[in-house]
Amino acid sequence: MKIKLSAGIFAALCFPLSAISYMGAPDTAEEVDPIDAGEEPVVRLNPDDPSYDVWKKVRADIQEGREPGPINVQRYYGGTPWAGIPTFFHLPVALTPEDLKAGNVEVAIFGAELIGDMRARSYGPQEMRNPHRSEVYHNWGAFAMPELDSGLAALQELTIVDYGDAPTEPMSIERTIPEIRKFVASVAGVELEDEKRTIPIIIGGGHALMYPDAAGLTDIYGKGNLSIIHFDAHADQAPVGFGHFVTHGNPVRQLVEGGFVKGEDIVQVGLRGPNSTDLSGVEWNRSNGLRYHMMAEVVERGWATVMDDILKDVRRANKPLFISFDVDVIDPAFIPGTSTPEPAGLYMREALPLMRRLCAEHHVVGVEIVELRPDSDPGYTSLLNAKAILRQCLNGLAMRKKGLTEPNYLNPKIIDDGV
Ligand SMILES: [Mn+2]
Repeated sequence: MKIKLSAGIFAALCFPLSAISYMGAPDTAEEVDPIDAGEEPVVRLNPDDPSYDVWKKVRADIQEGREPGPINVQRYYGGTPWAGIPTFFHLPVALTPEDLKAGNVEVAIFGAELIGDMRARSYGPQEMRNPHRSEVYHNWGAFAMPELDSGLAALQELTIVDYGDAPTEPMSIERTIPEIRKFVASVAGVELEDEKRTIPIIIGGGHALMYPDAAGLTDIYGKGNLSIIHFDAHADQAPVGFGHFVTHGNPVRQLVEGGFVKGEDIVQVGLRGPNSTDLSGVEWNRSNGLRYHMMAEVVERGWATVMDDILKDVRRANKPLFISFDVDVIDPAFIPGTSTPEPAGLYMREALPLMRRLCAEHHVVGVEIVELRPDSDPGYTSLLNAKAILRQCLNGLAMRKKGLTEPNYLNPKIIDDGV
């Protein structure tokens, strides 16, 4: 067996994307072809393996012996964070689209532990359910308090469930992507009262999710009829990915070039650092009409001004909105637990009001919070802040339901007016 690290792969690991095309001579025939005569040049899958499809095979008895609707798995009306069965914020569970429909469920939160795109499993979804290390967000029942800025207790204003996890094949991104897309569409396709639909909130998992998450939404809302606000340190439109069309470095390119979302309907926030993109990537952004607000602009013009422009950009698109939130947009001082941390990012006090305003002032139809990697953070801040982002999003959605959609609404009682 002849195995050699090809010059191409070595170059990709060691040099920025812009340098790859300049790297060295082509591989020799011996280096690129480790296949002996008579062997097949591909490694096949074995569909007869009994575990081949178990990760996506839904239990036959999932609805048996019970009426459709959310299932409250807690015994008591409320309690402390560290008691009870850990679902997202101790919320009831739903398992099927019939459950969502029967319960008129407005928000379905689910995990998607997509691995394989240069990223190991991280327990992001399970740790978001776990009150350990961030218990302040897990009070429930009588202990759950309203958010100060809206005056609303979002978990009580909205019907929200823990929808379990999307199916993910632990060794293949290619086998997983179509299943995620179908899963997202099956949630967003649930029609509720008042012509609304269930809002899927996907907890990742790597950012390769953005492609099937957004594509699944366009299956319901229409190709070209979705806008995206993309929070990220990185532009995620890399032209290469070791031959994979879907990685955590290129979902934006896949969505635009695949015709799912128009470039002019995408707004990027927080780009920075040498690994974000190069000038050819910036040119790609410009020629495809994307709006972007890099950290350099935030420093130059100030957050309040830039935030106004971001919200204007989203309003201009005026289409159902998908929020793609890569936690590495936040400064790694606050969220170190992520795959590709990049210094000098957004502060939480900048991200939270924008998240609240997007969800209150715009027609949000889906949200993803991705690249969370609690296992690479020995402290508690990554989970605390990721949960704060999610809670602020729910807060905004509750405000929208209550009609509190005027720009930058704040509960008047929290402003000191001298009385
Ligand atoms: Mn990303």
